[in-house]
Amino acid sequence: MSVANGQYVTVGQEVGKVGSTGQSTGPHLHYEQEADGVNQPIVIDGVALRYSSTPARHTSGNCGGGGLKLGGSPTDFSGDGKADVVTFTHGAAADVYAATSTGSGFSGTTVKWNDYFALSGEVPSSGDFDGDGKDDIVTFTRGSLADVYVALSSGSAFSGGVKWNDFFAVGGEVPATGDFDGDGKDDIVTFTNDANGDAFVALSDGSEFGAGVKWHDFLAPNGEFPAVADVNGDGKDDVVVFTQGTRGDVFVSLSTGSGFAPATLAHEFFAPGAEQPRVGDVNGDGKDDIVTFTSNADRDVYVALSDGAKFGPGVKWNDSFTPAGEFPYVGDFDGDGKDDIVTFTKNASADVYVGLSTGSSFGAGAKWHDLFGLPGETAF
Ligand SMILES: [Ca+2]
Ligand SMILES: [Ca+2]
Ligand SMILES: [Ca+2]
Ligand SMILES: [Ca+2]
Repeated sequence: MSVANGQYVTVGQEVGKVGSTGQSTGPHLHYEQEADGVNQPIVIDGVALRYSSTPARHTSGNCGGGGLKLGGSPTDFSGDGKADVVTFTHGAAADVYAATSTGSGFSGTTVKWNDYFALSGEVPSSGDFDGDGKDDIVTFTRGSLADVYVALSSGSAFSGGVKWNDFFAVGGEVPATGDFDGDGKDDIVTFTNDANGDAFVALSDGSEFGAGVKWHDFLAPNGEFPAVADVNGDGKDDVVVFTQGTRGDVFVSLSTGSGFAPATLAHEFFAPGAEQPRVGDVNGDGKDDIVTFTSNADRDVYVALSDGAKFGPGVKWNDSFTPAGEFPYVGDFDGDGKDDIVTFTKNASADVYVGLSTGSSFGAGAKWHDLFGLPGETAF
C-alpha cells in the first residue's frame, strides 16, 4: 500500500501497487470503497469495477479468472468434435456446470456435471486424461497438500473426483495440461514460476499420473506466462512462454517426448503488459498458433501463426471482442478444425460470446449463452 491508515487521499493519487501475495495466482490489487459499511461505485481509468456477489465481503471482483495463467486446454467434454464450456463455482457448493456446443450455441444452462470439485483457491483445468476422446477435468489443490484430482467425463457428466497424484504443483506453482509424450492421453506439467524456473511433468497412464519428473530447469521463470501447445504439429505438446511486461517476448520449448528442449525465441513482441495470451490452432494447419487479447478499450485480438518453429507477424483478427474484466479462451466450437475464440463477460449478466475463425480472421462475437460463468467462478 502507498498510503497510511486514515490518510486523506485525492483523485489521481496512488493508493497501492498491483502485487501477487497470499492465495493469489497473478498480479492484482484488492480495492474497495465503502461509506458507513456500504459499497460505493468504483471507477478506475474510466472502467467501472464490480463487487463480489458474496454478501459477507465487500471486495472488488476484478481478481477472478483474469489472474489465472490458463493459456488453453481441450474442452470437448461430450466428445463430438465441438468444444464445450465449463464453469467451476468454487465456494461451499463447489459445483461444476458444463454447456455443450451445438455448433451455433451452448446448451444446458443448469446442467450440473459434478457437485463437488475444485474448491476455492484450487486451479481447475481440462484434458483427455484417459484418452477416450472425451475431455475430463482436473483440479490442483496446490499449497502444501499439492494433490491432483481428476473427474472423468462420461459424455454427459463428470465422475466423482479421484486422486491421480498426491504431490504435484506445490504452493503457488502454475500447473497446466497437455499430451507431452504423444501417447493420446493428456499429462500434467507444473512450472515453479519462480527464480528457479523448473518445469516438472507427470505422465498419465490412463488411471493416474506418475511421479513428477523435471523436464526443464529454466522455463517460464519469475511470473512469466507458460502455455501448452503443439507448435510443430508432431503430436507432442510443447511449451510456449510469454514474458509479457515491456519485452513481450515469446519463447518455445519443444517436447522431445521425454523432456523439453532448450527454449528458442519465437516472436519478439506479443502479448505485452497485461494482455491475455492464449494458444490454439486458429488456421487449422495442425500447428498451434498464438493469440492475444488486448483486454482494454481497444478490444483487439491479434494472432501470430506458427510455421513449426516460430510465429509470424502479429495480425489483428478481430477489433472488438474482449473489454477489460472479461475472460477469453480458445476452442473449436463449431468443429471445423479451426480454433475459435470465446469470452466470458464475468459480470452480472454473465454472457458468453463466440467469434468463429475463418482461417484468417475471427468473426464478430455472437452470444452463444446468456448466463454462464458468474463473477467469482472459473469458466473456460
Ligand atoms: Ca501422454
Ligand atoms: Ca510438438
Ligand atoms: Ca496453425
Ligand atoms: Ca472453428
